[in-house]
Amino acid sequence: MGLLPFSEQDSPTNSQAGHGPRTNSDIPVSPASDSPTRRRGRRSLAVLALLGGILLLAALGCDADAPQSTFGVNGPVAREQLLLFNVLLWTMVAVFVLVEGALLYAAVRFRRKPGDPLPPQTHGHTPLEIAWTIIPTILILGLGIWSVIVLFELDPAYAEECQAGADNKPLVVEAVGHQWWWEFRYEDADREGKLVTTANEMRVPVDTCIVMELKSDDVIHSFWIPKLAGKQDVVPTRTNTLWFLAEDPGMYYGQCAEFCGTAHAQMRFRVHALEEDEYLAWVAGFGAPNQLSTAAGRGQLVFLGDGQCVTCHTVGASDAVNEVGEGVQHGRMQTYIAYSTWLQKPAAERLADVRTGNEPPTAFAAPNLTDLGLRTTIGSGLVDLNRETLRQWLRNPDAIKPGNRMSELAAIYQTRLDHRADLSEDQLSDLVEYLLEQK
Ligand code: HEC
Ligand SMILES: [Cu+2]
Repeated sequence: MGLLPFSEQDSPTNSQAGHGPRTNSDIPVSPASDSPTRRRGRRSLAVLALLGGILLLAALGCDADAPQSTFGVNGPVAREQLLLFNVLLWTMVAVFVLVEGALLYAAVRFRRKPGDPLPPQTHGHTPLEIAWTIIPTILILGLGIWSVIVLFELDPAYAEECQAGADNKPLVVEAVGHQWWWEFRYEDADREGKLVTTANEMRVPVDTCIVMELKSDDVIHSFWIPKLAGKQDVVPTRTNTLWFLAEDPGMYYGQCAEFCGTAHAQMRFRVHALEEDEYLAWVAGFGAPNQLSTAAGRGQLVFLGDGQCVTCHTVGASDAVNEVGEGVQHGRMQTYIAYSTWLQKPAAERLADVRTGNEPPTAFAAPNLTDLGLRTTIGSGLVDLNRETLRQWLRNPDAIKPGNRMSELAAIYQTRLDHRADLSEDQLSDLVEYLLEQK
């Protein structure tokens, strides 16, 4: 109401019409301290403050140095996507300012004053009609086609092309989303056939096209490294792909970008872009036998024995391959999928299976810990890795990452009421030493 250009009294469509003539007693009497003008003033102040706040928040999001800012791009894929974003944004800003400006100008300049006669009525203006049909069509077609082209450029075929100048092929890394951590599997990490399986922190050489093959063993996740490439859904039973190239060495943050359950927000990961020789040194050292200290030696026994860690985790090997050419890690995942499918059968059928000994074996996918000592975080990027956090994690993972599957499934966390590990403090210390010596 407050925005109507004429006051209520001389409005021809006064809403009071039909209610009979207004009498003085109908008009609400407001105390002088809270006149409508003041109230309106306060309201516009509040609106202004709100708008200012939103703008400020939006502007903060544009800080290119923020860890997950899509404005601080690196490499051709992210750069192309940022360019597309900027052109789309500024074209739309220009259209908005032009259209909204013309509208405001017309509304103010030609607004009806009391006593004005009806202005001349125009019906259609052919050149104008043609102009405002053709210009948006061209804009939308152009931006639309370009968007689709950028979309197609995410296809790994473009990675082959981008790598064509260099003498090596793109590096293929399989990322498997698990509730709630990431597994990274390199079928050919050193281009001589070495298999490497790690978790939550992937290492890649700079200036090399990395093709990601994205899979999930449970629900839909989304793979996203904001500074290197746009996101891509990770869908069970199918393989999606994307590729990226990191130009500058350094650490890039990644994150699951599709709500996938309790600990979704804690499903982060890191990409370490290394110089080629550093990367190859990591691959060469992966799973190489190392001399354990005495404490670590004791820790190894806990790992294999009382801790039962080995029922889920692999250490010291990327992924031993069985007779049919599948890795242990991979096999566990298949078993896990089979088991969770079985759990969905009606209870009576499951009971029958159990009675006849036909229930599937249980097995759970878990992070490969072979290079844990080289990583910077645990809990899928949740906390920095050091003696203290690792010990806390082993004592009670749930205290760090509520909902995680290690607390939920590992036998040692099921025997005490407080869900702490059924291990002594000494055993925990030895385990910590053992794990930190995995480099
Ligand atoms: C039932 C399977 C299972 C058992 C048994 C198990 N874990 Fe885990 N572990 C997991 C899963 C699943 C995760 C990933 C949790 C997450 O981040 O959500 C994990 C995570 C970890 C991590 C953090 C890895 C990372 O990169 O973030 C460490 C370290 C670890 N486990 C050590 C152990 C040790 C030591 C034992 C034995 C005392 C053990 N686990 C027993 C399933 C298991
Ligand atoms: Cu997820």
